[in-house]
Amino acid sequence: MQQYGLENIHNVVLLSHCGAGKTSVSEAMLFAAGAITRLGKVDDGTATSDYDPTEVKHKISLNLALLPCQWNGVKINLIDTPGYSDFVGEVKASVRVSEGAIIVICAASGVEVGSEQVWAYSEEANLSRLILVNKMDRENADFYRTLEEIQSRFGRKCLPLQLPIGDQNDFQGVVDLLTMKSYTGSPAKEAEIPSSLQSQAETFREKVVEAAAEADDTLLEKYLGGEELSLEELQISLRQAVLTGKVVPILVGSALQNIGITSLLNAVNNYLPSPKERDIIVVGDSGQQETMLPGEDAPLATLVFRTSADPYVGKLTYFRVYHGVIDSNSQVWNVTRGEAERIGQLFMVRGKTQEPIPQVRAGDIGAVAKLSLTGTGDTLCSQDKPVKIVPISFPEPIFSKAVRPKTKADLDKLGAALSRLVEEDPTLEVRRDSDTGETILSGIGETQLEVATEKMLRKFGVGVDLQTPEVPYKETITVPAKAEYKHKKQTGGHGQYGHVLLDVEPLPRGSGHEFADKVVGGRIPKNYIPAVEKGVNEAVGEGVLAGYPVVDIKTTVYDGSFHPVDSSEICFKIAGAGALKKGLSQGQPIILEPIMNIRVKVPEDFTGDIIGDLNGKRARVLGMNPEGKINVIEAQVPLAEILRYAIDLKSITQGRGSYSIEFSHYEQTPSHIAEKIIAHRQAEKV
Ligand SMILES: Nc1nc2c(ncn2[C@@H]2O[C@H](COP(=O)(O)OP(=O)(O)O)[C@@H](O)[C@H]2O)c(=O)[nH]1
Ligand SMILES: [Mg+2]
Repeated sequence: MQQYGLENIHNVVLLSHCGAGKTSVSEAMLFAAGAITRLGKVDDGTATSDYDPTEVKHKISLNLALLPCQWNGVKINLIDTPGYSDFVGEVKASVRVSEGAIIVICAASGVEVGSEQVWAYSEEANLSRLILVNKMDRENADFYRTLEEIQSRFGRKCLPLQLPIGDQNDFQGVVDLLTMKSYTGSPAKEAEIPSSLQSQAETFREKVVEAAAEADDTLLEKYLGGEELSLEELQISLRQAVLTGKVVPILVGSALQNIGITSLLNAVNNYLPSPKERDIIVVGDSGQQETMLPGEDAPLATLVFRTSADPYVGKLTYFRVYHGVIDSNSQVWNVTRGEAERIGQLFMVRGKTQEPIPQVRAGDIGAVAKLSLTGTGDTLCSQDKPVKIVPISFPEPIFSKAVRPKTKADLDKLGAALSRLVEEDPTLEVRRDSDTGETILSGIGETQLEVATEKMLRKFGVGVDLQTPEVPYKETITVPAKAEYKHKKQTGGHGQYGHVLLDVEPLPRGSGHEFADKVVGGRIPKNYIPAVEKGVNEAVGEGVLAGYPVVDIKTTVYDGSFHPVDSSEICFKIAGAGALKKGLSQGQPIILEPIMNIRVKVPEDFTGDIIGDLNGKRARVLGMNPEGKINVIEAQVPLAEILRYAIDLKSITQGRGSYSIEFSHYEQTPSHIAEKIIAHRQAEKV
C-alpha cells in the first residue's frame, strides 16, 4: 500500500450497540473499496473483522479490528469495535486513535442503550460523527421512527443527508438531499428522485442547507438573500459544521444488501476530519496537558493502543503515529518506561492479515511484532526530542472472580498465561489475595472474564474454573481478657515446659495487631520472648470463631514461668499461641467484614430501584448527586453483598448504569450472618 500524507488519511471508528451491524458495515465498506475480493458474513464467521476463533464461535466482535482501505486516493483506517459493554476497553482505545466516528443504528430496533453509551464516549473525545441508519431492509425497519429517536436522544443537530427509497422487503436505495438524485441497487445507479418522495426530500433538504449555510457567514448571506448554493459550497460548509460538531449527518443503508455503502465512503472523505485537523494532546514538562500540531517531520510521537498475542507472530503491538515517521528496523525511545526499544519489521494489519511495510507516517496506524518492554498506552518517540502523548484512560476493574486451575499442569502455566491476558486487555487485573490465598481476576463484567478463560485455554492451553471469590473476613474481640496457658509434658528424657500469662484488649478498627512484653524479673527469660511472640502471631493468623485472621487487638505478655532444663523456644511458642487462643475466646469474639465505597451512576428514573436494591444489600446510602439526567448514588455496602453487582446493575437498568468500588474499612458482621459464616466454615472443615 502506498504512503499517504496527513491530510489524506481518516481514522474512523465504528461504534454502536451490539448487533446494529458495525462488523457487517465494515465488511461492506472494505468490499466496496476493493480492499477485499469476497464479501464475508458475520453469520458464517467469514467477516474480515471478526477473525478471532472466539469471535467466530460466538458470532460477535470481542476485539477492536483494524480494517484499512483506500477510497478516491484517501486511506481510511476503519476500526471496528465490540458493542458489548464488557469490552469497553477496546472501544476506549479505538476512540482515542480516531478523528471520526460512524455511529451505526439499527433501523428496526432503534437507539439502544449501548449506542447511547458509545455516543457519550465519542462526544467526550470530541470526535466528528456520521450516523448510519443500517438494516433498512429488515422487517420492522422504520426510518422516520428511528430518526425521531435519534433526534430526541442525540439532539436536532443530527440531520438526514439521505432519505430511504422503500423499506423492509422493498428497500431499494436512497435519495441524496444534496445532489437531489436517487441512488438505487448495488452497485448504485443514479436517477431522478421518485415523484412520491419529491416534496419530502425538499423539506428535509431545506434543513440541511440551512445548517450548512450557518457554518459560513458569506454563505449564510447568500442563502438568506434567496440565492441557490452550489453543491460544492454546500459540501464545504457542511464539512465545517461536522468538524465543529454543529451537525451530525444521518445516512441510510443496508450492509447486507450492500446499499448506501459507497455513499458512506464518500461521506467519510467529504465530511470527517483528517489527522491534520486534530491537535495532539501531550504531557508537558510539569505534567500538565498541552497541545501540539501534527506534522510529518521529526520528532516521532506514536501511541501504543493495543497489544495482542498473535498465534503466528507472537506479541503484536498496534500503534498510531501522531508526529514524524517510524521506520522498520530502527530504534525508538519508550518515554513511558524510560528505555530504548528495538523496532523490527513494521506491518499494516487488516483483520488477521499482516503486510510488511517499510515505514508508518504521521496520521497512520501500524503494528510491530515482539517488542520487549512496551505495553498499551505507552508513547514511543525519539530519544533526542522525547514527547509523551497523554495515555488512554481505561475504566477500573469492578467485577472479580477467583481463578482455579483445573490440574497441576494448569497451575504451573497459570501465572504466565494470566500476565499475557492482562497485557492484552488493560481492563483486566490479576492479584493474589493474601488473606484468602486466591488468585483473583478482575475486569468489567462476567462475559469478559469468561471470554478471557476461553482464550487462556485456546491460546495458552491453560484450563481454569472461575468461582465467586471468598470474602476476606477477619476476627476480633470486643472486651479485654486475661489468659494463662501452661505447656507441660513429661516424656522419656527431659520434659517440655512453657508458661505464659497475657492480656488481650480490643483496639480501634484498622489498628492491626500489636504485641507488648511487660514481663519483669526474668520470669520468662528474654531469649524466649520472641518465641512467645511467634506463638501469639500464629494464633492471630487463625481466629477462634471461623479461622479468619485476627485484627485490631493488643496482646501484652506480663508473666509466666520457666524450667531451667525442660523449657525451650518451641515450648514457649506453644504456650504463647495457647494463651492467646484462650484470651480470644474469652474476649467475646466477633467476625468483621470488608465494607466498600460504591458509586453508582444511573439515569435518574432508576434512582428508586437502585436505592431499594442497595438497601436490600445492607448498604448505607450516603448521598445522591444529580449530574444532568444522571444520578450519582454513593453508598457503603458489605463486599459480600456486591460480588455480583455488575450483573445485578445490568438487569435493573438494562445496561444503563455503571459503578465503581473501592475498599473502605472493616465492620462487625451482623450476628445472624456471622452464624452462617461460622457454620459454613465448619462444614468445609469436616
Ligand atoms: N437484514 C440485515 N441484517 C443485517 C444488516 N447488517 C447486519 N445484519 C445482521 O445483524 C447481525 C449483527 O451484525 P454485526 O455486523 O455482527 O453487528 P455488530 O455487532 O454491530 O458488529 C448479523 O446477523 C448480521 O447478518 C443489514 O443491513 N440488514
Ligand atoms: Mg461486530
